[in-house]
Amino acid sequence: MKPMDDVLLVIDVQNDFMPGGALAVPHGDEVVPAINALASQFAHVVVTQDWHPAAHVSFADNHPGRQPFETVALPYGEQVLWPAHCVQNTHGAALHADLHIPHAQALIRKGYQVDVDSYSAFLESDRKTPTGLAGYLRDKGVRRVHCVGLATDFCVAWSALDAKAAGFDVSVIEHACRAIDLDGSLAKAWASLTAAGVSRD
Ligand code: VGL
Ligand code: ZN
Repeated sequence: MKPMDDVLLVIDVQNDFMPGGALAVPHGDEVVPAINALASQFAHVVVTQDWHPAAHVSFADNHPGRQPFETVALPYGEQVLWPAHCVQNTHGAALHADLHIPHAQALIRKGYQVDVDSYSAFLESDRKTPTGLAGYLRDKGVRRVHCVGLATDFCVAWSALDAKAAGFDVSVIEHACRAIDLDGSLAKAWASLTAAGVSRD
């Protein structure tokens, strides 16, 4: 069993990111057994949930004339437009039913503000609003953050980079992640992670 200063951060293992879901990640369901096995080795587990209002700024439907996977300029920078996904209190936003982590200790919801996205579990996409996760982990004496889940090139990568910037030792456990890979985003994500000193496990 890993000590309490290691945390497993389980990112966005939600129905809408599974095959057949609103924003399906190819082979996204394969992370579930991998994460269950890892979680049994961690005393400390934190789970995240992408959690958008129906009118969310990241949904293509809320930008007349725009299509999913286009980008738009928002006040805080470029935003990819996604199919509507992980709407608060829907089945799509629920965690995968087979995810089995009864000992998970905290659940961080993100992207709940109508006009700001949040790929990262630490900082919203305006790059200044904290979710509170860094403070929680520091209060708990965490030193090492191990990231798993969906999607490698968006929420996992942004969370890992922000964890590193917040002063934690960080690893991404590759076999327990799957990617969207939009226009080379997966290769770019790994390059940024490696350059930042995040270990690829
Ligand atoms: C995610 C795109 C939009 C993710 C969330 O969990 O990686 N990607 N919202
Ligand atoms: Zn989202």
